[in-house]
Amino acid sequence: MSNVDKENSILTTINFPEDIRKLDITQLNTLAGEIRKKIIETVSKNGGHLASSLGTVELTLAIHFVFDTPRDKLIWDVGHQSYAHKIITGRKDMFHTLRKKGGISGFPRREESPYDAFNAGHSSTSISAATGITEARCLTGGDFKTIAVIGDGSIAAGMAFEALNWAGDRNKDMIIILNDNEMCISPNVGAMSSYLNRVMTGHTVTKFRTEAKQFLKSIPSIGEQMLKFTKQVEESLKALVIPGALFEELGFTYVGPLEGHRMDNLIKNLRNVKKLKGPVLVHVITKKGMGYKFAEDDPAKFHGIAPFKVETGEPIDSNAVPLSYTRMFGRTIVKLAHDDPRIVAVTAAMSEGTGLDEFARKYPGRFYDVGMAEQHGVTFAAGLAAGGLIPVVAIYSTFLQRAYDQIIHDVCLQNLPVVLTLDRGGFVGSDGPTHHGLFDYSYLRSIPNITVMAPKDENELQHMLKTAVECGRPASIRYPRGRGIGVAIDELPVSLEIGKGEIVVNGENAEMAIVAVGSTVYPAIAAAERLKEQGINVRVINARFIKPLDEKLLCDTAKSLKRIITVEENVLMGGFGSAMLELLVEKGIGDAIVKRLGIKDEFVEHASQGELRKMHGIDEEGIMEAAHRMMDKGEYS
Ligand SMILES: Cc1ncc(C[n+]2csc(CCOP(=O)(O)OP(=O)(O)O)c2C)c(N)n1
Repeated sequence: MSNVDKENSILTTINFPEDIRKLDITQLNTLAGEIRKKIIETVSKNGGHLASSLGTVELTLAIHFVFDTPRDKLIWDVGHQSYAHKIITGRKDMFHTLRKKGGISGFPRREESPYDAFNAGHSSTSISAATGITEARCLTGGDFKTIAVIGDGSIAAGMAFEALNWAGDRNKDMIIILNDNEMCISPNVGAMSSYLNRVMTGHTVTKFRTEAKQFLKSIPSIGEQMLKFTKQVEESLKALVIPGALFEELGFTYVGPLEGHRMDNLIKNLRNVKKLKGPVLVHVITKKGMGYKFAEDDPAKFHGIAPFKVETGEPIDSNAVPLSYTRMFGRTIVKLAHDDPRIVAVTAAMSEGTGLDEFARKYPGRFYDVGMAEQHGVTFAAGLAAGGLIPVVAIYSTFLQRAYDQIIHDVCLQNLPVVLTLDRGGFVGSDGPTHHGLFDYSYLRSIPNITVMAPKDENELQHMLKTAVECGRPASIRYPRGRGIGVAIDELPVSLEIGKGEIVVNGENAEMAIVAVGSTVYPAIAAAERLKEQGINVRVINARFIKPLDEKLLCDTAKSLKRIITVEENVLMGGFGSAMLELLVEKGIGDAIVKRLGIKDEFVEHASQGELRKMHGIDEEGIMEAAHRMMDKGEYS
């Protein structure tokens, strides 16, 4: 920003919401433009959720203008649209650190600011959280408003429906703002979305009707009679034409639809809403990506984006090789589906993110986007499997946590051939603790009937996918975010023997073994090569299967080498290393020394994947250090 710009800038004078409450509408609109510019500039460098945050700038300013935050509690759903909120709540000068190691989070964090009333990252929690805060207010005699802001994609998930059902019945003062941009990441799906669409269209009809009434009134006598008749018809159609009738029936006062980029309109309406009693639902129409042409034209691409060039909207790192795990998965499922018509695919609102977009184009009749509804998606897949199909359910590791009971109760208990593919397993990087996929080895391996796998590279991923669709029972494959290793890709996927690991470095006269799984296999190989140069011979095993374990290979190794390091990008508790320890104890191999490398019993903050792997000692260096400690000091004996 030049000095002249700085002098004229309103944003430079804004630090907290109290500053914006002094502005007039024109100044607020100018401020909205400046905030958009800052968001675009920062996200173009750091990556992040651009389109959703650009869509809520006016709404954010209007809420903070009208309500007395942080005394009034503002709860963002998912929280990916909260960048403007961060900028005007004391974090403007930190905003350049967005999603960087040690910097501010890309999601609301209570630890970060008193203006963040509730943490988020996963969707559809805001209404439940708001009802809880509201009940607490009533019990403790508090005097403040609760406002939840939720998107039209997120409101369609089970949790949000459960909360609406509850809140409407409790009848306490609370406000839900439905931010409707007709988009999830891709265009929204489901009957709720169609309903909201009809509400919007209905709004246009209502406007037209008012104008028509005025016209009829102006025609003497005939006009009056026609108006009476119109009124009767209208009564019978009320449920159809009153916008938001569904919410009214659930016990909410419905306000809207409001134009979400008209500051004056938003402020006027929110002021009225503030005075209303009981639960209120304010329906606001916004445009995803508003104010940045490339994001408006392709909001899905700019939903969550890596660093890009502001002038062209193109990614900065356009280097297409090596192939990402996501792409490899997408390609392979298309290949396998060509040969087996029973293969179908399920996504929970993330067809691009999971790599299923190509499948969706090729086999639209065999592709299901269930919306942001992981629980439904998994049980739906169990139903498909019970009906004779082989569903592949592609859900990020972190979001599959939502469907845990469904995996146990509907898939595994019935031993149905559902394939779960968990992208973003391990550290995801800048999205941080809400999004790291660090629990799945632990949460899956404890369930009977399921086979749990993790490939060492993108080539092995295709073989595991074939193994999974052919095994005839529940199976899961988890793989990391980002690019593969860059290995040669076999022409055809082949089935692997279930429960068989592989020795990837034999380590002649090995003195110890590193047993790695998934993303940690190549760092283990690299560590072994360097250890060899230093005179320490190490055998490296790619476990491939977290369950069932290759008992023979692992027990023989433990018996003969006696020193074992396990490495995994998962929490240690209940993970792969734990499985190894359990095995050795059960088989009475008590004299082997085992050191487990993985994530300790703590949540992990945001930073790049590389930084996090280093910090948690599961990169090449960390593995080498552990090996040295074991050899030199006999540590952990
Ligand atoms: C449980 C869960 N599933 C999936 C996601 C990934 N995700 C983040 S935002 C988003 C779309 C949200 O759509 P909407 O609520 O309409 O908000 P918008 O981005 O359109 O403003 C999705 C699928 C998530 N955060 N949580």
